[in-house]
Amino acid sequence: MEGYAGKILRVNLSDGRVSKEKISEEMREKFLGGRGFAAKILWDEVSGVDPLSEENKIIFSTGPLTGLPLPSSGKMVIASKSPLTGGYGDGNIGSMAAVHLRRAGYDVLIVEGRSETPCYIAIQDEEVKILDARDLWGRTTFESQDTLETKHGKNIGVLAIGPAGENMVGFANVISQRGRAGGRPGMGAVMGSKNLKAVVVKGTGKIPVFDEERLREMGKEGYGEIKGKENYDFWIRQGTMQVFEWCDENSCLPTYNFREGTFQFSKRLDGYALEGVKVDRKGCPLCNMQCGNIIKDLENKNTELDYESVGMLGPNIAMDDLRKVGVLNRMADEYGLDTISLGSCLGFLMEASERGLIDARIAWGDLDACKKVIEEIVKKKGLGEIIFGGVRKAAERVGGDSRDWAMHVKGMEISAYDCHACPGMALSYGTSPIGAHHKDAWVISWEISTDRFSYSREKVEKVIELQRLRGGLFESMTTCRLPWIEVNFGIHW
Ligand code: PTT
Ligand code: SF4
Repeated sequence: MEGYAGKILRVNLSDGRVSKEKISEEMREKFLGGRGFAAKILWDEVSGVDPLSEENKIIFSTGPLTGLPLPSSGKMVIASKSPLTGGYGDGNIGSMAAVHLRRAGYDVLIVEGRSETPCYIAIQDEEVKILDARDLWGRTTFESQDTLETKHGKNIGVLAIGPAGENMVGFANVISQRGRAGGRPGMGAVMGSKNLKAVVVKGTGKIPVFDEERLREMGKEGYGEIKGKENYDFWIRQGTMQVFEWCDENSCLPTYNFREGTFQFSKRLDGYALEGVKVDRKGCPLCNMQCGNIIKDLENKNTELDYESVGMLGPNIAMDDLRKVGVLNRMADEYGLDTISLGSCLGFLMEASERGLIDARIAWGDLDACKKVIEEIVKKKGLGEIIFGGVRKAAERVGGDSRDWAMHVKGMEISAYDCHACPGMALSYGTSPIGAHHKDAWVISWEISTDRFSYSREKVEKVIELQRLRGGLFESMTTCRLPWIEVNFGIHW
């Protein structure tokens, strides 16, 4: 079957073995790629293991369109047994590593075992090496990207963890290209547990396709159509931040640890406020509707702000200035911490402090206190010792009634949509395969525009339909789903 590079690359860090396997026809037909491949491999090969043990495996999995000259095709899935939830976990990340992996001849990379000392995997086409990363250990994801580019050249793909992943913080993720982030359910911690600092990929081959000329034509048409969409210009201005104002107006903006749904200072944080401080835009490879909003934070550093990150590091902790949100966002990217869980953890600590359940004082909207807590989370010291495993575990330690306002499902912190008055969205969080992530069924916009408060069968069916499209189709193809709802494309099948 064309469209696939055709091989799985397997690297065992315990004994240094590298092997290459063919992907069977059956696997491609039944599981497509991305999440489909990853779930199948984990199902077959990993059971009953501690997520941070040598026996767990981490899968870097692309889809059949990854790396082709088509819109939205620069993404991949990173999956493993999650240290945050104890179940299946994955994240979707836009990265040149996805494109290069396919050009190097692989659809999937499986990493197993554990290296005795810090290492990174360097793949260049057929050549695969496990290299020393002792000089990178302790470095931020930005520094690691810089160092690896100096060593291997700029034309590479890098997936790196920061100190949070090294120290196995429950919500450590993986960062690429100084701002693309993926793997909310602790995929960075799994890499850290394997002493794997980074994966570097360079591929120079061609991805086999059935009709290359037609593919190029289709790609050209697709890019053109995106640019012609009515919402394109607005999307380019605000990206995912276009939803902020809507959330505030509809009372689903996470505010004061999800106690409220609107924020009195929302105008200082919304998409229009963002336009006032935006200095650049970046995003995933092969995309012509790049949505990464770059601003200068309060410390004059560049940082990329997307809606979820602003929602959780803004109103959820009562931070009322985008440039302050930027400081926390930048720290999360450098250390490799998921911004959604981080915002929820900070909100949890603020509420615990207010209720007198912890000795430390951490006030709503206190930037310096948040910076200190982030340092502590990464080192698992002070308040970090309580919160590094996420809010579910923190509530067990803090006690009182904190379980009632520890905002998670299955141990994963809730994304930036308050669902107190949106039962369909609550159902979608509750039934997502990885915990409370909006990606599998973002039913909330449909719900609010139809029959918001009902508990109808139609709503349940809508959640299931979305789970199949978003969690099933998009995550297995690994293509970006944002052209669909956000820029208004239909799905025809
Ligand atoms: C995703 C989650 C999101 S979803 C955001 S903002 W969003 C947060 N971004 C973070 C960040 O940045 N830095 C950081 N340290 N942590 C972060 N954690 C949060 O991670 C992202 C875009 C976005 S921006 C969204 S909605 C869409 N998500 C897609 C998806 O899930 N699947 C898919 N097929 N297409 C998607 N397109 C969009 O991608 P996780 P990215 Mg991400 C700085 O991975 O674990 O699912 O968490 O990938 O390349 O950064 O693109 O308003
Ligand atoms: Fe990446 Fe944004 Fe483009 Fe999607 S729209 S591919 S998330 S840059």
